[in-house]
Amino acid sequence: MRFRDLWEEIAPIGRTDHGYLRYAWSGEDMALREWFAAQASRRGLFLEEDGNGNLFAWWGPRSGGAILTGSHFDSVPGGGGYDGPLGIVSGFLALDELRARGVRPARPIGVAAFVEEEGSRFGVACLGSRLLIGAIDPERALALRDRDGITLAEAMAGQGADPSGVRPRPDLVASIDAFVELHVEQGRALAEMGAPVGVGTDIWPHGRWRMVFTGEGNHAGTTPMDARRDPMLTYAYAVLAANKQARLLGGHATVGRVSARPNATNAVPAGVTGWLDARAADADALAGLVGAIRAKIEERAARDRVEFAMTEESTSRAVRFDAPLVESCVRAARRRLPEVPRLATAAGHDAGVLARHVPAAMLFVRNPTGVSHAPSEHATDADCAAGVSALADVLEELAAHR
Ligand code: HGY
Ligand code: MN
Ligand code: MN
Repeated sequence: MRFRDLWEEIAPIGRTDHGYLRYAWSGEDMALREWFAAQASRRGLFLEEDGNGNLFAWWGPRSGGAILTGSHFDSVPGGGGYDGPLGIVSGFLALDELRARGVRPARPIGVAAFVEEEGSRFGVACLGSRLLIGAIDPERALALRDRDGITLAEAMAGQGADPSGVRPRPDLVASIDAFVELHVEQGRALAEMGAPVGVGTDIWPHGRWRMVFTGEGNHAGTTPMDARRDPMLTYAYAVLAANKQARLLGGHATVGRVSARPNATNAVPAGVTGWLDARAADADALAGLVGAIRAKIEERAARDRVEFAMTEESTSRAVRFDAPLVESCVRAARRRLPEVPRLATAAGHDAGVLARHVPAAMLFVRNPTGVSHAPSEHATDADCAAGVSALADVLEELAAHR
């Protein structure tokens, strides 16, 4: 089956006029889950759901020593179509390619779909893979609320899933010997190097912090400027401070999400909530960046007589992927490709979470513009097909022997 044919089966799901909207446990997600189950059935694969909402399609009974690939279906609001789904579609096509080659793997091979990787609905990145490995308390996760106040437990139950099934699955994790996630590159390194496929070596540490600014709601027209305690002012300063500190300290800082209360045109806001996404090349640099941003905002909040609270919502440690596995991926992919660059990324992935318990690595597929988390995110069909073949070569090599 050609990449484009399988891709078109899911491309319309969650597509809007302004990019993709595929929230975990939404109607779109359920349609994608049904598609996933149909792919497993079409190929005679054993379908497993781990109780956390993560799906697995196994070629061969899941026993010890399995090789897993896959990624996530969910998107950021207004996101691109490739971030996540490319790894799942490529996983199924890679299995098809192995079967077409007549490969009979010595190990079980699985394709996974992890739930809520973006954390766009419930706020914690890689929620599904963290639940799988026991990196987040199930009760805390089930109580997480989306922007409408719906908890994860309610969202699951609303789609007929049983929240009481949410728990760590050490048995499942123990049966996996390696996880290789294929993902569209979120940057232009491969485009600049002229390579269709690369291998991931590291993920920058990163996290997201909720910033709450509390002032005094009042009339926009009758409140004198020097009598205001305006949280929007402090928030505006926070956005500039984050950007400036990132430039000065060499990290990445973004404030892309904000809400104001009461969000009225003719009222000085009572409160503003913003979210900081901060990333840096190592843990010390990240701590330094977040600390510097926090200090600048606290100083300004005092001047504005605005209360300020900044709380961590989700942090992801620095990841160094398994070096021998990285080299196996490079070696296998070079069977067909002249050059297979190694590259680090500042984007988080489920592979980064599983890497704490399982040898993990990533394959990246060239993204001509480098744009991601936006509607114009793209990869050419030719590069996606090259990614499928490279993934098939990697899986064939990893599953060749027990
Ligand atoms: O936000 C990230 O780094 C990833 O795309 N979830
Ligand atoms: Mn993403
Ligand atoms: Mn992703």
